[in-house]
Amino acid sequence: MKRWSLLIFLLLYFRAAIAEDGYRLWLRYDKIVNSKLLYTYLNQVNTIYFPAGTPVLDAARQELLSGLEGLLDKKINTDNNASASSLLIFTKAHAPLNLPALALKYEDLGKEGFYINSTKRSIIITANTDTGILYGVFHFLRLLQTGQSLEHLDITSVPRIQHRILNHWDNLNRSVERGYAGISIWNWHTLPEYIDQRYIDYARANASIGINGTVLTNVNANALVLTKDYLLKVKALADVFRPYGIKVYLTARFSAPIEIGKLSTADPLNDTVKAWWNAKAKEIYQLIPDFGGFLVKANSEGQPGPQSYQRTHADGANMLADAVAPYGGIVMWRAFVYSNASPEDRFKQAYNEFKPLDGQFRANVLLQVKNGPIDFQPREPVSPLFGAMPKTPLMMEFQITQEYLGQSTQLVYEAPLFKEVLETDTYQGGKGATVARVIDGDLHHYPQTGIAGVANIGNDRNWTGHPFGQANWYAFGRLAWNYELSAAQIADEWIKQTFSCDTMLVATTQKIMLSSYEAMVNYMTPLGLHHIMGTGHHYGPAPWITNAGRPDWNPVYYHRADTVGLGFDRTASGSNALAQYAPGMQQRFMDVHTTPEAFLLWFHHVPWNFKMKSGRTLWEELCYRYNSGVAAAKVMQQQWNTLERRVDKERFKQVQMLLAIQVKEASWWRNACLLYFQTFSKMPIPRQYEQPDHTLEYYKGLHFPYAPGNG
Ligand code: BDP
Repeated sequence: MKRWSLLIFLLLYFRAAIAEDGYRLWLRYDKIVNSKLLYTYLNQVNTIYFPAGTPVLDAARQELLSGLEGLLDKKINTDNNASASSLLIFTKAHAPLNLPALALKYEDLGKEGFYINSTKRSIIITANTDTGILYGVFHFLRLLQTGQSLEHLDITSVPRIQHRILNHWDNLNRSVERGYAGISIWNWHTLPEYIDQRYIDYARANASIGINGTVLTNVNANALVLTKDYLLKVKALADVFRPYGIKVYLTARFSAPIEIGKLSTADPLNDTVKAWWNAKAKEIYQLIPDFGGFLVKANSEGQPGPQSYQRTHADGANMLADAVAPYGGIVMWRAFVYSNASPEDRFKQAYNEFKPLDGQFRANVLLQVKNGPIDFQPREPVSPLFGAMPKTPLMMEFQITQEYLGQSTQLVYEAPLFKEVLETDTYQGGKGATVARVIDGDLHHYPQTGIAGVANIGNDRNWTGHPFGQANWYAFGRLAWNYELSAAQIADEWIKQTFSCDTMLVATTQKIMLSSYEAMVNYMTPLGLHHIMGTGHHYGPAPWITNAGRPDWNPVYYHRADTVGLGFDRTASGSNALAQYAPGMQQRFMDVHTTPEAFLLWFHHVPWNFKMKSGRTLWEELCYRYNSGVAAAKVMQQQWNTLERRVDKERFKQVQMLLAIQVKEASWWRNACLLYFQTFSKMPIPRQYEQPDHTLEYYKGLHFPYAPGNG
């Protein structure tokens, strides 16, 4: 007997210690350990009525069964008799007879929404469409995974935004631009025959958070993906994703007619060029009838575009839009452009370029705008384009991959950043015109709405390199579906599904996550500093750089430190970028005394002795912020250490080691930046703070020739 109990103990011990490698993401479906909860669920979820028979419904049914079997640790029975079942899943068209009237209007659910209802007798998941059912099933599983009561459910859930898309910056050679999680998950070499299980799990994960589109290729595009051989590979992926409600999109290289079509021009107004794209679209749609369309980076950072032919962005976008329109496709045209030649403040360039084109785009074109005017910096004011183009659907481009946010060595939870942007009032046409209301079409009644996130996914076993990178993928999807969810709520869900429902673990991990964004802003770019990272790889601080390829690639262009002070004057006395905003927004940033300090140096050149709200001078405040950022990173580290017994060994250790790197990198940012800015302020770093452990020359001398993600 004793021996047996020892064996059982050992088995349990090793089970707990078995590596959790992170592959299963938030879809772990391990048996619920809370016995009371398990008992309730077991009573509530018995026999299931779930007529399937279409690829989407089959996928949903399969997910539900395997999810429930894992969570409840029992075999689940299905029954064709609705009245014998306690869990009923059906589309409107297949509602079983004799069902009590449901308090829902199917019209309200649209094409993707779902409704979940529970009474004493049964739980119902219903929708207009198969895809709605798929989303409803995932939501139901989430309720179980996060330990929620199934009593009196009355949930109507409909996405606010139509196109919820991941952008992969993946190259055909499998390198990933700004990818920090291994190489591309698309193995082009073995496609189309070889279907990696990862493609299916990728689709499941996306469907579980409502993502319904994926751009497979880098915006710095390669025309080859549009050739027959590659299109067959793309088709294979599209076939895998379709049952999960996900459409594929490709980046279109504007010069493709020349490169693979052997034409002498790519002029969008040339008839032969138009015919080439029309034929290309036809070819694609013959293979992939639900192909989503194209994403285009044109005339930006060396990419070809219509301006090479003295045509406008609208000319270029419309030509492609016409090619895909007969098949219901869309074109996502990126607003991330800034001219090589123009001496204009880079902040202003996208607006100057696109605002005059409002109203000139076809109905199936969306303009994809990065959240800020520069480039995914730790904290940016919102792009002045939001709200400024009532006749052109603007879609959001967020960056999930942490190019400027600690890459994959740092735990930075991005939901607070996404929320801050979406909730910003643009004041266009008056108060309450939030960015969210711009992009969901509420404000200007856009016919199409969209949101994109630059993916952080690679072929690393845990998908995202840093185990907490998964939370950013998850948060993007959840907010794309419903931007009203709070960052805390999303973290709570994610932690419970990814780790466990242990109260202490959830509370502590949530604290870590929610403090991480502000901590990072403070130790990298406090008070509105921006673009002061290393050149090329963008890893680490380098505010001293003056020799990058062009003026507006240099950190000194952005921080403008001198003996007087710090920051970029974008008011009327400077570049006047402020004038691009609506009056309410201008008001916010106009006066150096009332500008929110988080954005101060974005808009003002502020004297070193300027009195901040805290009573400290600008210089002292800078020292304070950098130090509080480092201190916060250390707190995150201590908090994580308290969780040793509550997290599986493998992920505990991984995160622990990464947090040590994060603290090191935070101190490095602080030391390097303060030493450098000190050469202008000529003021000491107050004694109460930890003093830099090296000289400025030391920090300037650091080089990272093989830092990841740089092509
Ligand atoms: C920048 C990246 C660069 C991308 C570019 C883009 O450094 O690699 O190609 O954005 O969005 O942030 O096109």
